[in-house]
Amino acid sequence: MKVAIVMGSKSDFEVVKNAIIVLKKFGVEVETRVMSAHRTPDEALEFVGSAKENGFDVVIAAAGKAAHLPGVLASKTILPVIGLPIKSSTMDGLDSLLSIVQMPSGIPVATVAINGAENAGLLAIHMMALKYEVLSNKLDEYRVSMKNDVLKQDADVIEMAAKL
Ligand code: RP5
Repeated sequence: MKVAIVMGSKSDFEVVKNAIIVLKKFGVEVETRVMSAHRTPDEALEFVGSAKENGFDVVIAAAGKAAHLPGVLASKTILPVIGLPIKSSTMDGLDSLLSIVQMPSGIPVATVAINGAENAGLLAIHMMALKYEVLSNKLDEYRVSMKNDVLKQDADVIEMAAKL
């Protein structure tokens, strides 16, 4: 159960850390790196080219602006790649989102919302849950706990509204 998280710049870390947190909460090993499709392409391609034989199950690639990193990484591995668009420019992350989501046929990248780091981590967990039953069980527990939270919110709001 091992995920590679690659980001284009250290400046992405504040967002990316939410993926690391959720993966660690589920007991998944995470390796987190800065590698850029534009600034360090050789390192990025070498890393992802051996990711499968190095035991990784999924790659999460976070990038902003002209966010080519997820697509470039996906071109060199058959591991599933999850693209995480980072809001790091004057275009509010729409540039990153479109750069990541509009992949040409043949090389898919699963794309989450702009700054959707927690869902990137969770999606990786869902993918790995097909292989590791322990993750499947933890996801069931997670869903129950999320449901209970929302039921509690519902009860709270009913009470708050009644008092108005
Ligand atoms: C992208 O450019 C990075 O992923 C980052 O989101 C953005 C800005 O990078 P820095 O100029 O902050 O290094 O490659």
